[in-house]
Amino acid sequence: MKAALEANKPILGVCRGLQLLNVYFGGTLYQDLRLTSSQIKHLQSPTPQEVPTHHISVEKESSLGFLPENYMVNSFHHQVIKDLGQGLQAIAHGNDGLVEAIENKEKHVLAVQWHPECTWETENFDKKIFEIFANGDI
Ligand SMILES: [Mn+2]
Repeated sequence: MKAALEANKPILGVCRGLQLLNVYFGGTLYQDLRLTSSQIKHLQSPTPQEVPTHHISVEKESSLGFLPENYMVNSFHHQVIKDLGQGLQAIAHGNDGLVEAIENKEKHVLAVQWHPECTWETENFDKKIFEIFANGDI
């Protein structure tokens, strides 16, 4: 992470990658969702991993602005962002108010709490997350 940032290379974080990035930038985590008041099921097992199960709302003026404002994602996490790291912006939230995506445009950092690598074959918007990364648009 340090080397990529120093080389000004883009970073796409997925799930734990989002959590690591947040901590790297000085943020904190709830180490378990039971420490929050969330009523959303963020561990969707036994629902298959390619099936989106909870809603998020997405900031239009962000790198994920191409997603529908009310989008559905899959969810396999029990930790979640508490305090946001310095210089990071929360750009998507669950209906429980918890952070589902972050970015730092200047540093070319984008991270999502869900797993687009499980859904890209059927969810074109999730596929586009990898496309903007591959095209250097992060
Ligand atoms: Mn989730």
